[in-house]
Amino acid sequence: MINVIGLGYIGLPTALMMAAHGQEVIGTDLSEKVVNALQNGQVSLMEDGIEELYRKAVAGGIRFSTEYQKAEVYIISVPTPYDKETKCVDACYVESAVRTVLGVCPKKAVMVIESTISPGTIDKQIRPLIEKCGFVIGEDIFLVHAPERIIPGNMLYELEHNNRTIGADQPEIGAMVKALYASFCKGEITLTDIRTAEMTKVVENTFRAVNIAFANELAKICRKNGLNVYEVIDICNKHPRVNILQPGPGVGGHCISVDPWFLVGDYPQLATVTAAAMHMNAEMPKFVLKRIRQIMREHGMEDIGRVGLYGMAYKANVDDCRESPGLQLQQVVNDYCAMTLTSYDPYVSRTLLPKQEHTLEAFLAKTDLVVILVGHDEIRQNAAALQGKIVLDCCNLPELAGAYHL
Ligand code: SAJ
Repeated sequence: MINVIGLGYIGLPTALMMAAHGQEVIGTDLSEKVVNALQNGQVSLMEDGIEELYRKAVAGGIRFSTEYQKAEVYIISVPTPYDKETKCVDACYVESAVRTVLGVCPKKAVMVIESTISPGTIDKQIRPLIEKCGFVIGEDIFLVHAPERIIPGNMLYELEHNNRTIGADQPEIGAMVKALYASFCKGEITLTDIRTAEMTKVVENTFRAVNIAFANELAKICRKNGLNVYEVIDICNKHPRVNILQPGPGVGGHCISVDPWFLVGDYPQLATVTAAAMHMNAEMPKFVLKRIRQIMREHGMEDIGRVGLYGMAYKANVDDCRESPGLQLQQVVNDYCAMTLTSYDPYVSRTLLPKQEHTLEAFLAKTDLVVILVGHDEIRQNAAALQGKIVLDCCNLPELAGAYHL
């Protein structure tokens, strides 16, 4: 039996996928609200196919509980925030989950940590914790690190088709866990050691962050030059070995804007390119404010009061607002002129900001300059609604012809 600990963005799809592919699974989450909702058939995760996968998992016998269970395999997928000061991973939730598993697990249980943690965290924090609880790693309990790569917005497809990495102390344990994931994963599953698996996960997200930072730097250079950065990138990417990503209003989410900081926090003297990239990305909201002020001046409007921010989520067609460029920009505007701008996001029903509107019409009625921070399908399908508005499109949406850009 598999006990999946943490039923969030990663744990829930993983638990459902395993149960839908013949594994006996109990999903555990400390939140009674989360567990009750799942027991009543309410799945809050907005991912294509999640309802059907839930039904298959229920048919496969999945159960949900707030209690940790006695199980042969534990999959720990709890949050790993980072300490904004030290830029180091905060493994407190992982440590707490490990401690609780040790209180219920049978001998020879396998503990698979899926949560993203900085390289060396298992060696430096988890192993000593387990040994302090009187367990011998490799005899009483087996440790595995299996980071995930699924991308919000296409999670279920990627859960089934992405290649995966399994880090284990013992090859035979790695092989057993590989077979478990192979019950649903059609991608290549690479076995390695735990520390390498920790490093690969953080490096993958760091590579993406650095690439995005270069695109953002290019946007600033092209703006200075009066060049179209999107045309420059498009032509460069016709080179067989060049693949520059897209500039944007900033980098959000709980991964690309967080994980690279683990390397900077752990290797401040070495991760200098990473640190510079993360600062470049973090500065983009200030660059957007500069563009807003330039455009308002061009239209003889100094006051930015009638500026509206479209998009509070961290990227298109998701409802996750963690570290989002929209929230970062609102903070930058507040620091600059102690003003809250009108905002709206079709995916965000809860009120996050004082002047947040809940319909596109109400939002546009209060806005002269619309800043497109996220390319939700809604605005792409309703570009006509922007007629007569000044538009700063930070997403280079093809439907918004004639808009200003970064
Ligand atoms: N962004 C840009 N320009 C781009 C691409 C993205 O500005 O060209 C911005 C997005 O708008 C967003 C942020 O970057 O604000 C991150 O979005 P994303 O789609 O790049 O990535 P995430 O955070 O949704 O998912 C990433 C993925 N990692 C990689 O692609 C290497 C995913 O595979 C990971 O599983 C996930 O992080 C994670 O959980 O670690």
